Amino acid sequence: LEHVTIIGEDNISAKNPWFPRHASELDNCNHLMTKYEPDLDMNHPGFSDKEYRARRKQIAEIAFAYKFGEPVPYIEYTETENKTWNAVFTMVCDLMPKHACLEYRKPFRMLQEEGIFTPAKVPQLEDLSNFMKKHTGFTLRPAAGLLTARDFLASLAFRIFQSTQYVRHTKTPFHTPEPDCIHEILGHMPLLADPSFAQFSQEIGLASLGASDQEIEKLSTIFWFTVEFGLCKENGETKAYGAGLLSSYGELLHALSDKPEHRPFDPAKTALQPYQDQDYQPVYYVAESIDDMKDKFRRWVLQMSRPFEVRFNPHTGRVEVLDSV
Ligand code: TIH
Ligand code: FE2
Repeated sequence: LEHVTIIGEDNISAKNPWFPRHASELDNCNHLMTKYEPDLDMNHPGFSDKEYRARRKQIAEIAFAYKFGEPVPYIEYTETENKTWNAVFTMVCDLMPKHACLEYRKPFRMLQEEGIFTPAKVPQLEDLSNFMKKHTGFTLRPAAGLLTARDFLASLAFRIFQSTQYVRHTKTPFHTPEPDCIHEILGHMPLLADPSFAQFSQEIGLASLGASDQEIEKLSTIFWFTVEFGLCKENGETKAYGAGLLSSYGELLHALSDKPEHRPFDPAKTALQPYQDQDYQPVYYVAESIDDMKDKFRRWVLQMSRPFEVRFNPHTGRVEVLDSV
């Protein structure tokens, strides 16, 4: 990178596609996938529950109205929602000491000590955002539902995590096919407060900016088998670091049993593994450690074909695009 020019934003082309250059532009990066809307999906546990659907709509509207820089709006969770949280939280507290990796257990304890994680109430996203900000600079913005992979990954480039704020239906506390705030809070947030994991999360986000559709597919597959459903070794034992495992005690026990297949994490292969989000995974990828997973990912990313490089400037909060050809 001896002679690089920074490509400006006024010159959008195939070589220079549009993507957010600053976190404020994430206000345009919240396109939703519609497959799990309780209004549209007959199999959704909330499909025939009018009250649940109205609640979902109310919370979605808060996300649609949200603008960069605002605090995440406070939600007064109902008794039912707090009970659902309590059921999942209690299970996670039981299983986490034995089955979660250290990078999860440590921030989890701190969240308990700070009174953000309590059995009684769904934590507020704003409190979690402030907690993560202190440790890794990650912050949250509310999302109305499952986002497209491109929009979701783009936000990670700015150390911003787009988080749902509604709670899963009370009929299915231990596994849901769509993300909800219990999944985000218990699955993702402890790890986003770990410096090494936060760095990896930002790097996968940076790799996605301006990537082709095929590359986005590969990156989101890697995301799926690491951030969502990853396993790793720790002192000779297999532990979970994937958020989809840590928020679903049903799947956590399945993943660590001898029923599914365990394969070593290898980004070139993992990126091509088909996956589904309807049910438990049949295959999990096991990393030697989170740091080793991050190193392998870094090496793999170098073969991506973008005709430019990106780097995040922490002083300005902007992504700079470098002409690397
Ligand atoms: N299955 C997870 C849970 O029940 O908590 C939620 C999701 C993880 C990944 C996609 S949806
Ligand atoms: Fe997730």
